[in-house]
Amino acid sequence: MGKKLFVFLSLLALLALAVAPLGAQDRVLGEITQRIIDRGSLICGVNDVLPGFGFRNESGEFSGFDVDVCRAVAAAILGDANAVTFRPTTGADRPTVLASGEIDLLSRNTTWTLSRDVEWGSTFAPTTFYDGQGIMVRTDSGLAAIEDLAGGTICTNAGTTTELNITDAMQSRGLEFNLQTFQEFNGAMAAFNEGACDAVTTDISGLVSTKGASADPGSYTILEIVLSKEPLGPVSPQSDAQFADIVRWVVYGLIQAEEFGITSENVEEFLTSEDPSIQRFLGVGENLAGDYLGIDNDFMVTVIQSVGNYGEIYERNLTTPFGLERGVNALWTDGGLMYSMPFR
Ligand SMILES: N[C@@H](CCC(=O)N[C@@H](CS)C(=O)NCC(=O)O)C(=O)O
Repeated sequence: MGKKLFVFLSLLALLALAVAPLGAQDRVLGEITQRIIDRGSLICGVNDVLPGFGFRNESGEFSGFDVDVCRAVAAAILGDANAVTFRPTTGADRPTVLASGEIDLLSRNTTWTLSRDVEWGSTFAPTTFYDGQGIMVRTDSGLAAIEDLAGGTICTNAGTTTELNITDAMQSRGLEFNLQTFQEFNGAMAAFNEGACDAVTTDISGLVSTKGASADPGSYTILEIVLSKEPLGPVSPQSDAQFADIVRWVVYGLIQAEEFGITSENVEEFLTSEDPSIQRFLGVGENLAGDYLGIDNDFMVTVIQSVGNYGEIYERNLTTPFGLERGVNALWTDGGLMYSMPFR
């Protein structure tokens, strides 16, 4: 063989290697993914006092929408939705806990904002719950609109978008008010119940949960106002793009499963589907999602079997206990914002 031909063929072989898709076994796992595998569990920062989203009961068991997202990620990486260590976090300590590496993932009703994206050194996964900020008053106070709170005291928890948004909302209307912040939202509620605050403000989901879980829901009224956009979702450290990819595609996978009509009840039936997009999604065939992410190709089967699809998670944690409608969190095909990017 001529030298030139040899060099040409060698270059061609190298090029073929460079563009050949990597199998899962060849993927270089990110530092966080690797430490989750070595430890055999995912450490997930959650809320422990917000029923429906993140709550710890008297037996120490965690439940909620955000908690199920942690379980889904553990199921995808470790094949076990119970391989999660939950670390309760507050609104104020969550950036430090995430940045220090004490947790692998934060899944705690956290709003995606520009400054957090940059200053927390974090990567936001796709939004799992589109929310907005609301105001709650005591029904017997007769307060009916934000203007009625002029000169009053409004309470919330520290380290939140909430305290910033209420300040903007009052300032832009030329309304003076006194803002009181507490370490935990329950502290704000206690002060509110004692009459030290005229209103409390936070994500509407949080108000619905707090009102619904209270002894006398009728004694609270949520005002007909939405002060802000609060897109809530999981957050991982920016240092590990590979782990962030896994989290991102697990969230999309939950939505995609609902788009396909795949549930925890019927996922096995879909394993024999002739539809190539369903085959790819469930890890049957070639060019599979797991190969790209460095995890098992049937990871979505495990996830769906363990926690269900997006709609099932929503229904179980939010609609059944609190009557929260899907609203803008419906699938895009039903007029909502939930839309998975393509699994291909
Ligand atoms: N989504 C907002 C607010 C998050 C927040 O802290 N919400 C309150 C009220 S729903 C909460 O989680 N309370 C529980 C606690 O204080 O531990 C943010 O990301 O800043």
